[in-house]
Amino acid sequence: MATIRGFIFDLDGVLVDTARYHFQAWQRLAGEIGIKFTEKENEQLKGIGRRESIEKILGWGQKQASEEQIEAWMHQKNLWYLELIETMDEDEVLPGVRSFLERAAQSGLKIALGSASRNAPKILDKVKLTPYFDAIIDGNATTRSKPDPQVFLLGAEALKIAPEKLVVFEDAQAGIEAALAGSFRCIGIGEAKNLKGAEIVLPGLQNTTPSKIINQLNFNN
Ligand code: B16
Ligand code: MG
Repeated sequence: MATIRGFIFDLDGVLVDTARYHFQAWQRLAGEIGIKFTEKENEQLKGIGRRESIEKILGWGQKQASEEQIEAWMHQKNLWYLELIETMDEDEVLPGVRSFLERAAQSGLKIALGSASRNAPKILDKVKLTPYFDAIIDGNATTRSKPDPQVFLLGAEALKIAPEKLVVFEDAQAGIEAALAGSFRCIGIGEAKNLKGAEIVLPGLQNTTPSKIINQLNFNN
């Protein structure tokens, strides 16, 4: 049984609730293009990159577009998203997150971020979580989106810890699949129906501690 030595956190939906801002920005864009976009479609965009997201939206609307037009839409969506996150502050850190990170660091666990978002460093700074991280891997460092395990494997490499000794915390099905594909241990954050394959599913990081999670993973093993 591999001893857990560190944690890799997804950002959106695990540490902060930026999903609602992504939703608003994509919905605005889809509206302009004339494509129906509801919470249901949005769920399928969680954890996946900007390009894959616009490609899915165009697919749902059965629309074709030039590369130039796709680039312009991605840029526009990001500008709206940046406007929405501009006023984010410490209060938008999800319940229990800060004390969980503090306890993890105090226990000597290594901590990395594994997010598809190219805006991740900016968001971590805004909510004042950057100092907790030993490594930050975001959408700027990857060439393949979740469910490919690349983002987490880069995190493992940066921490110099084998995947089997790292726990990934994820709120999206694509992220759980990425963690499993990379041989990481994994915890789902949210509802079990959206997190198939997660070893443990929790509603959030409130009411738990790093040692409780590690004990439970060891017990399941
Ligand atoms: P950006 P995560 C992901 O963040 C979001 O869940 C996903 O909805 C978004 O499209 C993706 O980041 C890219 O974000 O447009 O800011 O580069 O969940 O991997 O932290
Ligand atoms: Mg997420």
